[in-house]
Amino acid sequence: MTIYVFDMDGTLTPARLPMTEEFRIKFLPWLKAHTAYIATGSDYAKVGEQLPQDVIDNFDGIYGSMGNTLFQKGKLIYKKEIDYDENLLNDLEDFRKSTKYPNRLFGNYIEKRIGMINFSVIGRECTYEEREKYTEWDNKNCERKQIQAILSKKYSQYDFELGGNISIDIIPKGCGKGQIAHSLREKFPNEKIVFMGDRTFPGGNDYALAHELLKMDNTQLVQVENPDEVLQHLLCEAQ
Ligand code: M1P
Repeated sequence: MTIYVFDMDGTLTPARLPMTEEFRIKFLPWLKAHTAYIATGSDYAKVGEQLPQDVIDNFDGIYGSMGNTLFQKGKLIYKKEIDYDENLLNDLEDFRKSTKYPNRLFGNYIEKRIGMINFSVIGRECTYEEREKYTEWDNKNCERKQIQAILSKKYSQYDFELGGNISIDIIPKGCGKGQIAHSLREKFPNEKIVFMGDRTFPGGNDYALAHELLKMDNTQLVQVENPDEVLQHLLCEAQ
């Protein structure tokens, strides 16, 4: 048996958008016939916003918040909570106040998730259009990279990852996606594990999981650029 593991944003769905119906129609029959897990930085509520219920129901497990939660068939199997560091939270408030981003800011800029914090200067409540505007501005002005560098120096006990396009994932060391590799190997000591993600390279938010898996025997990494490539890979493999 092979165990498949998928990142969500940029892999099963476009970033922060629902799975397309075209994708669902082709993916669901494949999913029903295989053992598969999700490994995402997003929390379970966002998985529910982005994936249709029949797709969620047919996954064997959903690791959320970087593997700090595991849901199976809608049931919470475990969660690993953290204490949120007040000094760090104050620094995040300061970065939000002092940003040079010239456009409108939105709410939910410090999102406390189980086991991690997601910080977004523009705020997670921005529209898709505003998200694109900030992404373009940040690509030119490197605000997130600068914040990442400052905070990494000051708080060595955390990893600061630029997982998506508008935010920074802040994770206590050892509580990142890499832990999912160990959880799966414990459940499946001998099976082949195949992981598909769109950011498996150093600096990407799939890297820790890819890196831990590749240290193990009988694992395979598939770097994809988008959901279409996932389908191509799975359907070609099935032929
Ligand atoms: O799954 C990738 C990332 O997706 C979102 O990032 P952003 O909103 O910055 O594009 C976040 O959910 C982030 O935590 C996650 O790593």
